[in-house]
Amino acid sequence: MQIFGPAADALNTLTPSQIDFLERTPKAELHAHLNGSIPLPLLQELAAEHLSAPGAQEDPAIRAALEALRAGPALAEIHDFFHLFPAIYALTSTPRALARAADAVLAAFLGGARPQCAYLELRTTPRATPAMDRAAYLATVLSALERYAPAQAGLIVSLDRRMGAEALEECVALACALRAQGRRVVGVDLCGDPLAGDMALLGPYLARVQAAGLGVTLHIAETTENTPEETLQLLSYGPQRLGHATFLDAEAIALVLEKKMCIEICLSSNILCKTVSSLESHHISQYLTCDHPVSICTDDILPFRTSLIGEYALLLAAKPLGLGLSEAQVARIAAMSMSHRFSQEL
Ligand code: 6MZ
Repeated sequence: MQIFGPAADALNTLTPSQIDFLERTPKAELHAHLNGSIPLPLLQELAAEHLSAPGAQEDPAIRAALEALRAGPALAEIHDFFHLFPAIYALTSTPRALARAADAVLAAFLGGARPQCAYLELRTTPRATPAMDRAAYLATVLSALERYAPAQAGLIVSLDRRMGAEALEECVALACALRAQGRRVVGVDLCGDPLAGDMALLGPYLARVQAAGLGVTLHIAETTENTPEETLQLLSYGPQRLGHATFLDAEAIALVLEKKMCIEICLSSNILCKTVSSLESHHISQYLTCDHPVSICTDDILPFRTSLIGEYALLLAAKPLGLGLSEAQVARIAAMSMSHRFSQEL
């Protein structure tokens, strides 16, 4: 998929030998959302099939979302981002379409002569549709993952912040049962609209997940509107990793440093969603200064038009298009991503 935006600009400044270095360095992609990572050509194909199915009606929302995705990110703020998903979901709502999407996402990260990464933890929210229940959703994605990359990929089950007790119960029970069966479920995530839901609900569910041996990663403090109380509550659940963690206050930072929680950093995503105003002011710098673990990730390669190599190019490229880090520093960051996989056996 063609990339453009900050990551492409950084990549364009690198020499062939620097690109070769980035491609050869073992890296783990630990924060990639399945429905945000579908290559555009496949999504266009799924849309054409969807709209030409017998009885299908022209759907302006799908057309508008596809056009927005084709044109590339133009988000006024992070809340605009979530409006893209209903149209994508309409196109991945059958087991067959979902399996094709999963295959294409796996190939985007792990396929080709020069794969983007050595290891992928792909995350997705189990969704019930008229054509499949949540168990069938997870079975479809897991089968694709186990078929495509038996030794290089694990699945993270995402809990959406909007989920109530019933949906949380179902997702957690499925994740734990699949883990007990030896399937490649490695962890649980919390994601979705950063202002939705009641985070007090989550505690007992995450405790069960942890008791089952699964890792926990939580999207946290993604916007200025997330309160310090909510952030502390999420940290009290003992996640090993945190998504974004953009607006942590001093108390939260102290806890994160003490517990050595790995921060999943998504540079292009943060810049394009305008939660961070520039690369130079990105919170990654404060963690690099104290050698705190971070993992460079893509978040959603479809709307953000990036790639994992592109995100690493943002580290290596000279300022102002990149952070101007040395190859030794970049190699150290890549090694951190490998050592913060939820499953080291894979
Ligand atoms: C929070 C995000 C996200 O799960 O259907 N998602 N949640 N912050 C983000 N960064 C800006 N990017 C994606 O993938 C799509 C879902 O992932 C979550 C949203 O809930 C979105 O609906 P799956 O495969």
